[in-house]
Amino acid sequence: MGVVTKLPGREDSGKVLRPIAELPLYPLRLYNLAYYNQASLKMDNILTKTQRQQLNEDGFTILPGVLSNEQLAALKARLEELWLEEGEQAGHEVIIEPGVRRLANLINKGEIFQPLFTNLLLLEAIEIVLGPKFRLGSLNARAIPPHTDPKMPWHADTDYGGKPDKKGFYSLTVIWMLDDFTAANGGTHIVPGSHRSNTVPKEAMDDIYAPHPDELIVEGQAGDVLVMNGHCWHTGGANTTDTERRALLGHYNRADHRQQTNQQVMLSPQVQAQMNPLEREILGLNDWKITRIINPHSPLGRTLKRGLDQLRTTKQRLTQSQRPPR
Ligand SMILES: O=C(O)CCC(=O)C(=O)O
Repeated sequence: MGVVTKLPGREDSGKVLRPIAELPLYPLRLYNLAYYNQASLKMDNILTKTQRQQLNEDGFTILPGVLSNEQLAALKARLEELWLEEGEQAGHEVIIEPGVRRLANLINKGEIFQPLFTNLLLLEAIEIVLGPKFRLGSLNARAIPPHTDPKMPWHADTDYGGKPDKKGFYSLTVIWMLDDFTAANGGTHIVPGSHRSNTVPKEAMDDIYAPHPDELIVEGQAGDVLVMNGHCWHTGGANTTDTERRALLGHYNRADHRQQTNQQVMLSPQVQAQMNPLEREILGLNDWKITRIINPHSPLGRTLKRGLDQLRTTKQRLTQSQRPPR
């Protein structure tokens, strides 16, 4: 089970968070699962009360032992192959981070990555934060080499200014630990509860590179998964050990927000053809393409979307009225 470490001696830096009124939290509806009749959910596929509470109150939780040793070995082997193939370009689809090994667009780069993003326990956790309709925007890898401090700033994984909108939270990050995470090797730093602050580090902190007085470091074993509200303030730590700290990073967004990378464009037709209905839904492969290109929150995007929704409703009504009576 993952543990969380409180950093000592950080009492005098950063600013105190200003919590706002509770944001809407979604009831557990397991929409995606029920919709596709996927799951005969067993008790061990259900999050514990503590995990649900942690997600809502602290903004993150850990799912222990999600990946088997065989999966871990195979995933790490595939990442090494890709790092060799892609060389200095590795990560270019999203970000090339100096001093750190990155890869991006992994759903397109091996069937081995496919089962990860529809893990039932994970979907349940995501639905608690994002509600029933969400998308995987990207699956990437990040490895902090030994004795490296990437000096990542405090941030939230959100676009459009970073704050929750009228419907609440729209971003969620998943970190699959491929090596043990420790305070010494760069376990993720998080400010618990910061997803409810309605502000982002660059606005609220004097120095987004300085330690935060309330920060925790997430520790866990290889195979554990950190699920974090994307509005939660976090940063990557420094690796002071002799071995690399590798992880997969998944960015999920509420379906009415843009994906980090457009999966309809980034996934080859062959890869798209392999996806089952649940995977297609979560990758947004059935979505209206224009909303992926035009900002759906712009006046033009909203008008186009309204028009398309009306067309869709009319088409549904026509199809229903043409069905033969039973
Ligand atoms: O690698 C980590 O622990 C955190 C990475 C992160 O925050 C990011 O890539 O935005």
